[in-house]
Amino acid sequence: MFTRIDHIGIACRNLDEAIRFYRETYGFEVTHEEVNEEQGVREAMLRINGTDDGGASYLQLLEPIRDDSPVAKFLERHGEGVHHIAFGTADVAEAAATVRERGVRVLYETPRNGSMGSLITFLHPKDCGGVLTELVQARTDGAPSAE
Ligand code: CMX
Ligand code: CO
Repeated sequence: MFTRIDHIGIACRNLDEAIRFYRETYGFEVTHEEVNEEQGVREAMLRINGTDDGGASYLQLLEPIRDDSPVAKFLERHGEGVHHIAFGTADVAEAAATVRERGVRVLYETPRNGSMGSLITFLHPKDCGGVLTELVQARTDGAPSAE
């Protein structure tokens, strides 16, 4: 069902400072930056390695753009740090349906738009041992977006 770690999402208060830390400390470079209004974040993807399903694994640095967004709420309660993990799959709707059948709450009825044209959904952290878990179907040419 899942074929890679797609990314690890890290909540930060200042995206530019976080990018600088990862660049100056580890030499990681930003592959992609975008604002996702629906998710309430400004984000940077740092590609770490390719994966044997033809995809890749990233760090996703997340700065909130609204006080009522999930990342803003997380920063207020927990401070900066790891916010979620994300598994890659060839079919996010199918993977979500399978996980839902196994008793885990899936947060979206239908997948939404994620980084770099991907389709995403989330699993409730309370059903996953305290780990907010995202499912990601990476964009391939011609892939439909959720809108
Ligand atoms: N990891 C683990 N636990 C988390 C969590 C996280 N990231 N965020 C919240 N929780 C826990 C809280 O600690 C809290 O637990 P307690 O009641 O035991 O204290 C509980 O969940 C409820 O917390 P809350 O602050 O009231 O948060 P909400 O219920 O309002 O929202 C959630 C939680 C998961 C539904 C919400 O964060 C959500 O919809 N997340 C999915 C979307 C998202 O995170 N988008 C940003 C990333 C975008 C991207 O990756 O592209
Ligand atoms: Co993510």
